[in-house]
Amino acid sequence: MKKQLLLSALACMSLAASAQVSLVSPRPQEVSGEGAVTALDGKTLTVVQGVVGDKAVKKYAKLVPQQAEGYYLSIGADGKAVLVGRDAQGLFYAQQTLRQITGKDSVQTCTIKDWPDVAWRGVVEGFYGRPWSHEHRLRQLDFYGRQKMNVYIYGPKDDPYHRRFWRKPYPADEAARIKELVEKAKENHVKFYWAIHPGVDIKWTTEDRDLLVEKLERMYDLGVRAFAVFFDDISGEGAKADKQAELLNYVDEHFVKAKGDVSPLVLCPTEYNRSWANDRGGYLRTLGKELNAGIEVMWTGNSVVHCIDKESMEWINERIQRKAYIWWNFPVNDFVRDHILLGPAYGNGLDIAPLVSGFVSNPMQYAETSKISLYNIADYTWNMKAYDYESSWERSLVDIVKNPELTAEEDRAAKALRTFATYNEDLGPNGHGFRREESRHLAPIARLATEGNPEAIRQLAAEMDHLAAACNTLLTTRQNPWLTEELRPWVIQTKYIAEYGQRICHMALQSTDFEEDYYAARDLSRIMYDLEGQPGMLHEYQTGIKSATLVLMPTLNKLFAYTVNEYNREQGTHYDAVVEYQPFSLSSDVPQLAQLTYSYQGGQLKVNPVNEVVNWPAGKALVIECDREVTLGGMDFNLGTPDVAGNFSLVATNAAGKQQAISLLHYKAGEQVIHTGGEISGMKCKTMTLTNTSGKDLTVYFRNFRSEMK
Ligand code: LOG
Repeated sequence: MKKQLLLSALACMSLAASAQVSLVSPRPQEVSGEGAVTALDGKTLTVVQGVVGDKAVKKYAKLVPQQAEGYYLSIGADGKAVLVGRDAQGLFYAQQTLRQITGKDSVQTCTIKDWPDVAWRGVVEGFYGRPWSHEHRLRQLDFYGRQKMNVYIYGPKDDPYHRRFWRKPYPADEAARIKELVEKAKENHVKFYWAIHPGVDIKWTTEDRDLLVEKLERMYDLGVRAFAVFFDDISGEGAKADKQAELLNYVDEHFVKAKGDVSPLVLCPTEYNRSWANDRGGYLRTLGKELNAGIEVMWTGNSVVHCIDKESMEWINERIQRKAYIWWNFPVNDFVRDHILLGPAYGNGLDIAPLVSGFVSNPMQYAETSKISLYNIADYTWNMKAYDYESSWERSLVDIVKNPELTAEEDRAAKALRTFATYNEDLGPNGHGFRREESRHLAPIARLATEGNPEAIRQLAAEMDHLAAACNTLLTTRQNPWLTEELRPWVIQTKYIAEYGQRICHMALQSTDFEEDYYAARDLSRIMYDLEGQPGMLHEYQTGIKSATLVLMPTLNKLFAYTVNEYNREQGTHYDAVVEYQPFSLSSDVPQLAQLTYSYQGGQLKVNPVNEVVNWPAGKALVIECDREVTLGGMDFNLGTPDVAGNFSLVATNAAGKQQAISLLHYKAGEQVIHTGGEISGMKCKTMTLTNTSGKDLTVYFRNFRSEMK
């Protein structure tokens, strides 16, 4: 397999003008003999390449790392590059590295020996919400190839043929697209796993078992050669370990092994994290004992959303008698849909490589934006010990805006993205208790500014100018239109926040026209609030657009209150200093519902979803309380369980304490959505209480919840 390639051919694939070894991502395991970056002066680079066993590269065979997917790469001062893979995958990765160290017309001499720490590295498209588009998936697969990730597990919860209609084959057009994805994955040396999610209504019968295998056969016909079976977020019959193991073993023996060209099966169990593992019930140990060797078992860590460490890996591995395959729930935002997550991927142990069989990330429904974190995770899983999340994050921001046709803008767009990203890192309060740092650069000035320190306020003002300019750049840049489109609602929101900050700092620094700044700030906060409810900005179940929630917004609101109070004191005026208005409070004695967040727009209250199974004990309630009496309109919510309305009561209490029952109905039998009866319309209410009155502990979901209340 000897090939002579011209550098010009590589150069057009090359993205950076000044590529060099120190910028290669993921970081190679061993680099030596780095020379200076030298100009090629129009000369061409000769490339000799092959895999171990090829005659053309025989003399280098001993230099190639033993590990699967490993490679040896050397670039000599004589303009000769040697690329040898342990296998075809390794050679492909050597080519990716060469692309990164070969600039437009420069090259750096070096020798690299490289291999991955984790065998399966990549992505599980496993979130709730709008599945990725076909075009996005094609782009993702190219990206995985470039970043040396080798697995993509297809399992979007809201693809009906993955979950709800798992027994049915895909319609022809969708089938054709999956076929195309399989081919794209192959080009990029990515294993395309197709996942089926039968647990919602599977019967442990021969008929259902055969239907499942039949569906896999159809997917095999489309070229799929790797399969996963998911049993997450279900309860009841489908959740039995022995039955799940029996099914998986059957598929393993009669389908996977019978075909001979299918990758090891992957199972996502029902007890997929430690906080749900009922050791006495023995679910995990049953899987460990019963499942055929070679079947992989997924795991999200100590809870649904959690970083992974060595101790927790030892805990699970001992139970399932194999190395767990990590499903990391980051940067997924389907439980905090008002936030978009652009911060670095940090917090996982750098010593867990020997304990995991795979490590995949569950991303956001915003595919392009997710590449920031995915880039980090590619780095982390390839070479853990060398993983430095801060530098990986810096590189990821540049990588995502790279556009070879528009290099002049590249730097400005990357800087703007970086500025914007530092305000969109944390998830806000959420039921999983998973939080991230945000705006660390503001920490030194935030507290001083809210105490009225003029120097700190001047710095904050400069930062607001900087942020507003960054938002404008992001709204106009042509660097990466895919990214811009996803970020747009948040960028617009953040731009208003920056303007709000500019006005507040202006006021705090003794502006000439206090009143103008005061009202401008109030108007802006009103605009930000309204923006969240604008049609077109949000999709159906989205609960809002929030940015800068951890540090900047609280800082600005505090500074506003401080400044207005000071002014009132000095001038004897009575300007209202309150800006944040949260008219509702949600509370519950059901632990999983205790931390729900909401948005209130245009008279509609929407509550953020809970994706997993909710254990709602008998007699326990969700209480929504308003700070005033509101007039009710219709209401609908989805507890993810058919015909469940009769198990709940809904009571509205008005300001005088009078209680009125509201009927709960389904449109038709078998329906999950619950809606209220006509009597609700116009009813006055201060508190609404939804109680499990069935007398039994119920397992339900909390998929979405909206209520008209004005
Ligand atoms: C789901 C997943 C969802 C994620 C975050 C697993 C194994 N399953 O709570 O589809 O995207 O958490 O909300 C899950 O994580 N359920």
